[in-house]
Amino acid sequence: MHIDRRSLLAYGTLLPLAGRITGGARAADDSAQREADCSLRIATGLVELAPDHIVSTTLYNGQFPGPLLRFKEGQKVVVDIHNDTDTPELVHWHGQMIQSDVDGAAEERTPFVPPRWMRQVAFVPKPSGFRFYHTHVVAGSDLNRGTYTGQVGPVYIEPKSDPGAYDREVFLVLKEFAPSFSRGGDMAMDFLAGSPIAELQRMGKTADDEAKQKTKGFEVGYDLFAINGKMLGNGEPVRVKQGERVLFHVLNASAGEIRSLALPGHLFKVVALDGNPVPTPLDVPVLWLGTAERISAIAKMDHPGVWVMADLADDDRRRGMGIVVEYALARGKPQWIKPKPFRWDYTRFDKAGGTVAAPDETIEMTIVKHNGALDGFNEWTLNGQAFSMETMKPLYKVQRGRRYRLKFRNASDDIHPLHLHRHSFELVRVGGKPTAGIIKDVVMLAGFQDIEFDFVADNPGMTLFHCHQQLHMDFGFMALFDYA
Ligand SMILES: [Cu+2]
Repeated sequence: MHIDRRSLLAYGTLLPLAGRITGGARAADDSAQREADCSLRIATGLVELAPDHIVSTTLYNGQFPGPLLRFKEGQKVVVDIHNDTDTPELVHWHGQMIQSDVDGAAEERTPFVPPRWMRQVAFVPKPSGFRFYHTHVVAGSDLNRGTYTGQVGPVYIEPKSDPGAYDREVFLVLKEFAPSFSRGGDMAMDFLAGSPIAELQRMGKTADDEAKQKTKGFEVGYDLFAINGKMLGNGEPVRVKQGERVLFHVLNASAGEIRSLALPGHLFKVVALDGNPVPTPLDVPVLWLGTAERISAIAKMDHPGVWVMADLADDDRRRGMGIVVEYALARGKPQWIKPKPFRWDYTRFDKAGGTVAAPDETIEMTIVKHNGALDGFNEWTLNGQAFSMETMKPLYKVQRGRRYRLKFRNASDDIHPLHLHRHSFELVRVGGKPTAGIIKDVVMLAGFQDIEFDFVADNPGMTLFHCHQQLHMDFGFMALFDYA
Protein backbone atom coordinates (compact mmCIF):
# COMPACT_ATOMS: atom_id res chain seq x y z
CA MET A 1 0.00 0.00 0.00
CA HIS A 2 1.46 3.29 -1.05
CA ILE A 3 1.30 6.00 1.57
CA ASP A 4 1.75 9.56 0.62
CA ARG A 5 1.93 12.49 2.97
CA ARG A 6 -1.60 13.50 2.22
CA SER A 7 -3.11 10.12 2.99
CA LEU A 8 -5.55 10.49 5.81
CA LEU A 9 -4.20 7.78 7.97
CA ALA A 10 -1.94 4.85 8.08
CA TYR A 11 -3.09 1.30 8.24
CA GLY A 12 -4.44 0.58 11.69
CA THR A 13 -5.52 3.93 13.00
CA LEU A 14 -8.50 3.94 10.74
CA LEU A 15 -10.75 6.91 10.76
CA PRO A 16 -13.02 6.45 7.81
CA LEU A 17 -12.33 8.87 5.06
CA ALA A 18 -14.34 12.01 5.30
CA GLY A 19 -13.91 15.37 3.69
CA ARG A 20 -16.90 14.91 1.51
CA ILE A 21 -19.54 12.58 2.83
CA THR A 22 -22.74 13.28 1.02
CA GLY A 23 -26.01 13.41 2.85
CA GLY A 24 -27.57 10.71 0.71
CA ALA A 25 -29.73 9.25 3.44
CA ARG A 26 -31.66 12.43 4.12
CA ALA A 27 -35.27 11.79 4.98
CA ALA A 28 -37.98 13.43 2.94
CA ASP A 29 -39.43 15.26 5.94
CA ASP A 30 -36.12 16.83 6.87
CA SER A 31 -35.82 20.54 6.38
CA ALA A 32 -32.49 20.64 4.55
CA GLN A 33 -32.19 23.52 2.11
CA ARG A 34 -29.09 22.51 0.17
CA GLU A 35 -26.94 19.56 -0.65
CA ALA A 36 -24.67 19.13 2.34
CA ASP A 37 -20.91 18.65 2.13
CA CYS A 38 -21.09 16.14 4.94
CA SER A 39 -23.53 14.81 7.47
CA LEU A 40 -23.40 13.68 11.06
CA ARG A 41 -25.97 11.27 12.43
CA ILE A 42 -26.31 11.10 16.22
CA ALA A 43 -27.54 7.72 17.42
CA THR A 44 -26.96 5.01 19.99
CA GLY A 45 -24.55 2.31 18.87
CA LEU A 46 -21.95 -0.19 19.96
CA VAL A 47 -18.18 0.26 20.14
CA GLU A 48 -16.03 -2.86 20.23
CA LEU A 49 -13.11 -1.68 22.32
CA ALA A 50 -11.92 -5.28 22.54
CA PRO A 51 -13.68 -8.60 21.79
CA ASP A 52 -14.73 -8.89 25.45
CA HIS A 53 -15.40 -5.19 25.97
CA ILE A 54 -18.26 -3.87 23.87
CA VAL A 55 -19.92 -0.68 25.10
CA SER A 56 -23.20 0.95 24.15
CA THR A 57 -23.07 4.72 23.84
CA THR A 58 -24.12 7.61 21.62
CA LEU A 59 -22.03 7.99 18.47
CA TYR A 60 -21.63 10.02 15.30
CA ASN A 61 -22.36 7.97 12.16
CA GLY A 62 -22.29 4.75 14.19
CA GLN A 63 -18.57 4.86 14.79
CA PHE A 64 -15.96 5.94 17.32
CA PRO A 65 -14.43 8.36 16.87
CA GLY A 66 -16.76 10.22 14.53
CA PRO A 67 -15.48 10.65 10.96
CA LEU A 68 -12.39 12.77 10.38
CA LEU A 69 -13.72 15.88 8.66
CA ARG A 70 -11.32 17.69 6.39
CA PHE A 71 -12.25 21.24 5.57
CA LYS A 72 -10.43 23.96 3.64
CA GLU A 73 -9.74 27.16 5.48
CA GLY A 74 -12.07 29.88 4.27
CA GLN A 75 -14.17 27.60 2.06
CA LYS A 76 -17.77 27.44 3.24
CA VAL A 77 -19.20 24.07 4.28
CA VAL A 78 -22.74 22.84 4.80
CA VAL A 79 -23.28 20.12 7.39
CA ASP A 80 -26.47 18.15 8.01
CA ILE A 81 -26.84 17.14 11.64
CA HIS A 82 -29.38 14.36 12.19
CA ASN A 83 -30.46 13.56 15.71
CA ASP A 84 -31.84 10.03 15.96
CA THR A 85 -31.95 10.11 19.76
CA ASP A 86 -34.85 11.07 22.05
CA THR A 87 -33.13 14.09 23.53
CA PRO A 88 -32.07 17.47 22.12
CA GLU A 89 -28.46 17.60 20.97
CA LEU A 90 -25.82 20.15 19.99
CA VAL A 91 -22.67 19.75 17.89
CA HIS A 92 -19.95 22.17 18.98
CA TRP A 93 -17.21 23.07 16.47
CA HIS A 94 -14.38 23.36 18.93
CA GLY A 95 -11.62 25.86 18.15
CA GLN A 96 -13.28 27.48 15.17
CA MET A 97 -14.10 31.16 14.84
CA ILE A 98 -17.63 30.81 13.62
CA GLN A 99 -20.95 32.46 14.42
CA SER A 100 -22.80 31.83 17.69
CA ASP A 101 -25.89 30.28 16.11
CA VAL A 102 -23.87 27.40 14.65
CA ASP A 103 -21.09 27.19 17.25
CA GLY A 104 -23.09 24.61 19.17
CA ALA A 105 -23.64 25.99 22.67
CA ALA A 106 -27.12 26.60 24.09
CA GLU A 107 -25.68 29.34 26.29
CA GLU A 108 -24.69 31.20 23.11
CA ARG A 109 -28.26 30.67 21.85
CA THR A 110 -27.40 28.02 19.26
CA PRO A 111 -30.69 26.18 18.57
CA PHE A 112 -30.74 22.52 19.61
CA VAL A 113 -31.04 19.75 17.04
CA PRO A 114 -34.45 18.46 18.15
CA PRO A 115 -34.94 14.76 18.97
CA ARG A 116 -35.77 12.67 15.86
CA TRP A 117 -35.14 15.67 13.64
CA MET A 118 -32.29 17.41 11.88
CA ARG A 119 -30.65 20.79 11.46
CA GLN A 120 -28.50 22.05 8.65
CA VAL A 121 -25.63 24.36 9.52
CA ALA A 122 -23.28 26.33 7.28
CA PHE A 123 -20.07 28.08 8.24
CA VAL A 124 -16.67 29.12 6.93
CA PRO A 125 -14.02 26.91 8.59
CA LYS A 126 -11.18 28.80 10.24
CA PRO A 127 -8.48 28.97 11.42
CA SER A 128 -6.47 26.19 9.81
CA GLY A 129 -5.15 23.33 11.93
CA PHE A 130 -6.33 20.52 14.14
CA ARG A 131 -9.83 21.19 15.54
CA PHE A 132 -12.61 18.86 16.64
CA TYR A 133 -16.34 18.52 17.14
CA HIS A 134 -18.25 17.21 20.13
CA THR A 135 -21.59 17.38 21.89
CA HIS A 136 -22.16 20.36 24.15
CA VAL A 137 -25.23 19.43 26.17
CA VAL A 138 -25.43 19.45 29.95
CA ALA A 139 -24.96 15.98 31.42
CA GLY A 140 -25.32 16.84 35.11
CA SER A 141 -25.73 13.54 36.96
CA ASP A 142 -26.50 11.58 33.75
CA LEU A 143 -23.40 9.71 32.59
CA ASN A 144 -25.20 8.76 29.35
CA ARG A 145 -25.21 12.39 28.21
CA GLY A 146 -22.70 15.01 27.08
CA THR A 147 -19.05 14.20 26.61
CA TYR A 148 -19.38 11.03 28.72
CA THR A 149 -20.74 9.52 25.48
CA GLY A 150 -18.83 8.77 22.28
CA GLN A 151 -19.91 11.99 20.56
CA VAL A 152 -16.55 13.29 19.41
CA GLY A 153 -14.62 13.45 16.16
CA PRO A 154 -11.55 15.17 14.71
CA VAL A 155 -11.55 18.07 12.24
CA TYR A 156 -8.58 19.05 10.16
CA ILE A 157 -8.73 22.43 8.45
CA GLU A 158 -6.25 22.54 5.59
CA PRO A 159 -4.22 25.75 5.54
CA LYS A 160 -4.01 27.83 2.41
CA SER A 161 -0.31 26.94 2.33
CA ASP A 162 1.16 23.73 3.75
CA PRO A 163 4.57 23.94 5.43
CA GLY A 164 4.67 20.44 6.98
CA ALA A 165 7.95 18.51 6.82
CA TYR A 166 6.65 15.03 7.55
CA ASP A 167 5.94 11.82 5.68
CA ARG A 168 2.47 11.11 6.90
CA GLU A 169 -0.14 11.88 9.51
CA VAL A 170 -1.74 9.72 12.18
CA PHE A 171 -4.74 10.95 14.15
CA LEU A 172 -5.08 9.63 17.71
CA VAL A 173 -8.29 10.19 19.68
CA LEU A 174 -7.83 9.37 23.37
CA LYS A 175 -11.04 8.53 25.20
CA GLU A 176 -12.41 6.70 28.26
CA PHE A 177 -15.56 4.60 28.42
CA ALA A 178 -17.81 3.06 31.08
CA PRO A 179 -17.97 6.03 33.49
CA SER A 180 -19.18 5.81 37.07
CA PHE A 181 -19.32 8.09 40.10
CA SER A 182 -16.94 7.92 43.01
CA ARG A 183 -16.16 10.20 45.92
CA GLY A 184 -12.93 12.10 45.75
CA GLY A 185 -11.13 9.33 43.92
CA ASP A 186 -9.06 11.63 41.71
CA MET A 187 -5.31 11.51 42.13
CA ALA A 188 -3.46 14.73 42.71
CA MET A 189 -1.26 15.48 39.70
CA ASP A 190 1.68 17.81 39.81
CA PHE A 191 3.24 17.50 36.37
CA LEU A 192 2.62 21.15 35.55
CA ALA A 193 5.33 23.78 35.87
CA GLY A 194 5.06 26.46 38.55
CA SER A 195 4.33 26.24 42.26
CA PRO A 196 1.24 26.77 44.42
CA ILE A 197 0.41 30.26 45.66
CA ALA A 198 -0.04 30.43 49.45
CA GLU A 199 -2.92 32.92 49.33
CA LEU A 200 -4.90 30.64 46.99
CA GLN A 201 -4.24 27.65 49.25
CA ARG A 202 -5.60 29.66 52.20
CA MET A 203 -8.72 30.57 50.21
CA GLY A 204 -9.20 26.91 49.31
CA LYS A 205 -8.93 25.90 52.94
CA THR A 206 -11.45 28.56 53.99
CA ALA A 207 -13.92 27.27 51.37
CA ASP A 208 -13.41 23.70 52.66
CA ASP A 209 -13.99 24.85 56.25
CA GLU A 210 -17.17 26.69 55.27
CA ALA A 211 -18.58 23.78 53.24
CA LYS A 212 -21.70 22.28 54.78
CA GLN A 213 -20.74 18.86 53.46
CA LYS A 214 -17.36 17.78 54.76
CA THR A 215 -16.91 14.74 52.57
CA LYS A 216 -15.61 15.33 49.06
CA GLY A 217 -18.07 15.75 46.20
CA PHE A 218 -18.61 13.24 43.40
CA GLU A 219 -15.92 12.57 40.84
CA VAL A 220 -16.21 10.49 37.68
CA GLY A 221 -14.00 7.45 37.11
CA TYR A 222 -13.78 5.08 34.13
CA ASP A 223 -13.32 1.34 33.61
CA LEU A 224 -12.16 1.25 30.01
CA PHE A 225 -9.68 3.31 28.02
CA ALA A 226 -8.98 3.42 24.31
CA ILE A 227 -7.16 5.14 21.47
CA ASN A 228 -9.26 5.48 18.30
CA GLY A 229 -11.87 3.29 19.97
CA LYS A 230 -9.58 0.29 20.57
CA MET A 231 -8.05 -0.82 23.86
CA LEU A 232 -4.29 -1.34 23.84
CA GLY A 233 -3.44 -4.59 22.07
CA ASN A 234 -6.66 -4.60 20.05
CA GLY A 235 -7.09 -3.09 16.65
CA GLU A 236 -4.28 -2.61 14.18
CA PRO A 237 -0.94 -1.17 15.28
CA VAL A 238 0.49 2.02 13.83
CA ARG A 239 2.85 0.50 11.27
CA VAL A 240 5.94 2.57 10.55
CA LYS A 241 9.16 2.38 8.57
CA GLN A 242 12.60 3.30 9.80
CA GLY A 243 13.49 6.87 8.93
CA GLU A 244 9.90 8.03 8.55
CA ARG A 245 8.74 11.22 10.19
CA VAL A 246 5.25 10.64 11.49
CA LEU A 247 3.08 13.59 12.41
CA PHE A 248 0.79 12.57 15.27
CA HIS A 249 -2.33 14.67 15.79
CA VAL A 250 -3.33 13.79 19.36
CA LEU A 251 -6.71 14.76 20.79
CA ASN A 252 -7.71 14.29 24.42
CA ALA A 253 -11.42 13.64 23.88
CA SER A 254 -12.11 12.88 27.53
CA ALA A 255 -15.01 14.29 29.51
CA GLY A 256 -12.62 15.34 32.24
CA GLU A 257 -9.40 13.35 32.43
CA ILE A 258 -5.87 14.60 31.83
CA ARG A 259 -3.80 12.35 29.58
CA SER A 260 -0.13 11.72 28.95
CA LEU A 261 1.49 9.91 26.06
CA ALA A 262 4.98 8.51 25.56
CA LEU A 263 6.62 6.34 22.90
CA PRO A 264 9.61 4.48 24.37
CA GLY A 265 12.93 5.38 22.73
CA HIS A 266 11.44 8.28 20.78
CA LEU A 267 10.95 12.00 21.25
CA PHE A 268 8.03 14.07 20.05
CA LYS A 269 8.79 17.35 18.36
CA VAL A 270 5.83 19.51 19.32
CA VAL A 271 4.93 21.64 16.29
CA ALA A 272 1.43 22.82 17.18
CA LEU A 273 -0.72 23.23 20.28
CA ASP A 274 -4.49 23.13 19.76
CA GLY A 275 -3.78 23.19 16.03
CA ASN A 276 -1.80 26.42 16.11
CA PRO A 277 1.91 26.29 15.16
CA VAL A 278 4.19 27.05 18.12
CA PRO A 279 6.97 29.68 17.83
CA THR A 280 9.59 27.17 19.08
CA PRO A 281 9.07 23.54 18.03
CA LEU A 282 10.83 21.41 20.64
CA ASP A 283 11.55 17.73 21.36
CA VAL A 284 9.89 16.33 24.47
CA PRO A 285 9.76 12.76 25.90
CA VAL A 286 6.13 13.00 27.07
CA LEU A 287 3.02 14.79 25.84
CA TRP A 288 0.53 16.03 28.43
CA LEU A 289 -2.98 17.01 27.37
CA GLY A 290 -5.79 18.46 29.44
CA THR A 291 -9.37 17.67 28.45
CA ALA A 292 -10.01 18.94 24.88
CA GLU A 293 -6.41 19.93 24.23
CA ARG A 294 -4.69 18.85 21.01
CA ILE A 295 -1.01 18.42 20.29
CA SER A 296 0.53 17.94 16.85
CA ALA A 297 3.99 16.42 17.17
CA ILE A 298 6.45 14.77 14.81
CA ALA A 299 8.23 11.59 15.87
CA LYS A 300 11.22 10.44 13.85
CA MET A 301 11.14 6.68 13.53
CA ASP A 302 14.75 5.89 14.39
CA HIS A 303 14.45 3.22 17.07
CA PRO A 304 13.21 -0.02 15.48
CA GLY A 305 11.10 -2.39 17.53
CA VAL A 306 7.54 -3.07 18.58
CA TRP A 307 6.55 -0.41 21.08
CA VAL A 308 3.65 0.48 23.32
CA MET A 309 2.82 4.15 22.90
CA ALA A 310 0.74 4.86 25.98
CA ASP A 311 -0.33 6.84 29.01
CA LEU A 312 2.09 7.01 31.95
CA ALA A 313 -0.72 6.12 34.41
CA ASP A 314 -0.30 2.37 35.02
CA ASP A 315 -3.98 1.68 35.76
CA ASP A 316 -5.23 3.51 32.68
CA ARG A 317 -2.65 1.89 30.42
CA ARG A 318 -3.49 -1.60 31.73
CA ARG A 319 -7.14 -0.89 31.02
CA GLY A 320 -6.45 0.14 27.45
CA MET A 321 -4.97 3.64 27.11
CA GLY A 322 -2.32 2.93 24.51
CA ILE A 323 -1.60 1.80 20.97
CA VAL A 324 1.14 -0.40 19.50
CA VAL A 325 3.71 1.16 17.16
CA GLU A 326 5.33 -1.48 14.99
CA TYR A 327 8.32 -1.06 12.71
CA ALA A 328 8.36 -2.96 9.43
CA LEU A 329 10.12 -6.32 9.88
CA ALA A 330 10.23 -5.94 13.68
CA ARG A 331 8.92 -8.89 15.68
CA GLY A 332 8.13 -9.66 19.29
CA LYS A 333 5.91 -8.56 22.12
CA PRO A 334 5.21 -4.81 22.32
CA GLN A 335 7.52 -3.17 24.86
CA TRP A 336 6.61 -0.43 27.32
CA ILE A 337 9.29 1.54 29.14
CA LYS A 338 8.11 4.19 31.54
CA PRO A 339 9.83 7.52 30.89
CA LYS A 340 11.36 9.60 33.66
CA PRO A 341 9.02 12.14 35.27
CA PHE A 342 8.66 15.12 32.98
CA ARG A 343 7.26 18.56 33.81
CA TRP A 344 4.96 20.06 31.25
CA ASP A 345 5.71 23.72 30.65
CA TYR A 346 3.85 25.50 27.86
CA THR A 347 6.33 28.37 27.92
CA ARG A 348 9.11 26.15 26.51
CA PHE A 349 7.41 26.39 23.11
CA ASP A 350 7.04 30.16 23.21
CA LYS A 351 8.63 33.04 21.34
CA ALA A 352 11.97 33.56 23.06
CA GLY A 353 12.23 37.14 24.31
CA GLY A 354 8.81 37.94 22.86
CA THR A 355 6.36 40.37 24.36
CA VAL A 356 2.61 40.58 24.13
CA ALA A 357 0.59 43.67 23.30
CA ALA A 358 -0.78 45.64 26.25
CA PRO A 359 -4.43 44.81 27.03
CA ASP A 360 -7.21 47.38 26.85
CA GLU A 361 -8.82 45.82 29.90
CA THR A 362 -8.08 43.10 32.46
CA ILE A 363 -10.75 40.81 33.89
CA GLU A 364 -9.91 38.79 36.96
CA MET A 365 -11.75 35.63 38.00
CA THR A 366 -11.18 33.65 41.19
CA ILE A 367 -12.22 30.01 41.07
CA VAL A 368 -13.57 28.37 44.23
CA LYS A 369 -14.87 24.85 44.85
CA HIS A 370 -17.73 24.30 47.27
CA ASN A 371 -17.54 20.71 48.44
CA GLY A 372 -20.69 18.72 47.76
CA ALA A 373 -22.84 21.89 47.74
CA LEU A 374 -25.26 20.64 45.06
CA ASP A 375 -26.77 17.30 46.17
CA GLY A 376 -23.34 15.82 46.66
CA PHE A 377 -21.83 17.46 43.59
CA ASN A 378 -19.21 20.14 44.01
CA GLU A 379 -20.33 23.61 43.03
CA TRP A 380 -17.91 25.90 41.22
CA THR A 381 -17.98 29.66 41.48
CA LEU A 382 -16.20 32.42 39.54
CA ASN A 383 -15.90 35.52 41.72
CA GLY A 384 -18.51 33.99 44.02
CA GLN A 385 -21.06 33.30 41.27
CA ALA A 386 -22.05 29.94 39.80
CA PHE A 387 -23.33 30.18 36.20
CA SER A 388 -27.12 30.00 36.07
CA MET A 389 -28.50 27.66 33.40
CA GLU A 390 -31.94 29.21 34.00
CA THR A 391 -31.09 32.80 33.15
CA MET A 392 -27.98 32.17 30.98
CA LYS A 393 -27.13 35.79 31.57
CA PRO A 394 -23.96 37.27 30.04
CA LEU A 395 -21.63 38.38 32.81
CA TYR A 396 -19.23 40.46 30.72
CA LYS A 397 -19.67 42.90 27.85
CA VAL A 398 -16.78 43.25 25.44
CA GLN A 399 -16.20 45.75 22.68
CA ARG A 400 -15.19 44.73 19.22
CA GLY A 401 -11.51 45.24 18.46
CA ARG A 402 -10.40 45.51 22.07
CA ARG A 403 -7.81 43.23 23.64
CA TYR A 404 -8.88 41.59 26.90
CA ARG A 405 -6.60 40.02 29.45
CA LEU A 406 -8.23 37.29 31.52
CA LYS A 407 -6.55 36.46 34.79
CA PHE A 408 -7.64 33.32 36.60
CA ARG A 409 -6.80 32.49 40.19
CA ASN A 410 -7.42 28.86 41.11
CA ALA A 411 -8.29 28.45 44.81
CA SER A 412 -8.79 24.71 44.32
CA ASP A 413 -6.42 21.78 44.02
CA ASP A 414 -7.95 20.62 40.72
CA ILE A 415 -6.38 21.26 37.34
CA HIS A 416 -8.86 23.12 35.12
CA PRO A 417 -8.70 22.98 31.32
CA LEU A 418 -10.01 26.50 30.61
CA HIS A 419 -11.74 26.95 27.25
CA LEU A 420 -12.94 30.01 25.36
CA HIS A 421 -15.37 29.53 22.48
CA ARG A 422 -15.17 31.21 19.05
CA HIS A 423 -11.81 32.90 19.78
CA SER A 424 -8.20 31.89 20.24
CA PHE A 425 -6.11 33.37 23.03
CA GLU A 426 -2.44 34.09 23.58
CA LEU A 427 -0.78 32.88 26.78
CA VAL A 428 0.67 35.77 28.76
CA ARG A 429 1.68 34.23 32.08
CA VAL A 430 1.78 30.55 33.11
CA GLY A 431 3.17 29.03 36.31
CA GLY A 432 4.47 32.44 37.35
CA LYS A 433 6.42 32.90 34.11
CA PRO A 434 5.74 35.52 31.43
CA THR A 435 5.33 34.13 27.91
CA ALA A 436 4.36 35.21 24.38
CA GLY A 437 3.41 33.75 21.05
CA ILE A 438 1.53 30.62 22.13
CA ILE A 439 -1.98 30.60 20.69
CA LYS A 440 -4.51 28.16 22.16
CA ASP A 441 -8.20 27.59 22.83
CA VAL A 442 -7.81 25.36 25.93
CA VAL A 443 -5.17 25.71 28.63
CA MET A 444 -4.57 23.80 31.84
CA LEU A 445 -4.58 25.90 35.01
CA ALA A 446 -2.71 24.08 37.79
CA GLY A 447 -4.04 23.66 41.33
CA PHE A 448 -3.59 26.78 43.50
CA GLN A 449 -1.86 28.64 40.66
CA ASP A 450 -2.86 31.52 38.45
CA ILE A 451 -2.74 32.06 34.70
CA GLU A 452 -3.19 34.94 32.29
CA PHE A 453 -4.16 34.96 28.65
CA ASP A 454 -5.33 37.60 26.17
CA PHE A 455 -8.00 37.48 23.53
CA VAL A 456 -9.00 40.05 20.96
CA ALA A 457 -12.75 40.58 20.64
CA ASP A 458 -12.86 40.01 16.88
CA ASN A 459 -15.85 37.69 16.44
CA PRO A 460 -19.08 39.41 17.54
CA GLY A 461 -21.73 37.28 19.18
CA MET A 462 -22.31 35.50 22.45
CA THR A 463 -19.15 33.76 23.58
CA LEU A 464 -18.95 31.06 26.21
CA PHE A 465 -16.06 30.54 28.56
CA HIS A 466 -15.92 27.40 30.69
CA CYS A 467 -13.86 24.69 32.27
CA HIS A 468 -13.80 21.77 29.82
CA GLN A 469 -14.34 19.20 32.56
CA GLN A 470 -17.97 18.21 32.05
CA LEU A 471 -18.40 17.79 35.81
CA HIS A 472 -17.15 21.32 36.46
CA MET A 473 -18.96 23.13 33.64
CA ASP A 474 -22.28 21.50 34.50
CA PHE A 475 -22.04 22.68 38.10
CA GLY A 476 -21.26 26.36 37.79
CA PHE A 477 -17.91 26.75 36.04
CA MET A 478 -19.01 28.89 33.08
CA ALA A 479 -19.23 32.56 32.16
CA LEU A 480 -20.81 34.22 29.16
CA PHE A 481 -19.37 37.15 27.22
CA ASP A 482 -21.43 39.32 24.95
CA TYR A 483 -20.44 42.09 22.59
CA ALA A 484 -21.61 45.62 23.35
CU1 LIG B 1 -12.52 22.49 35.99
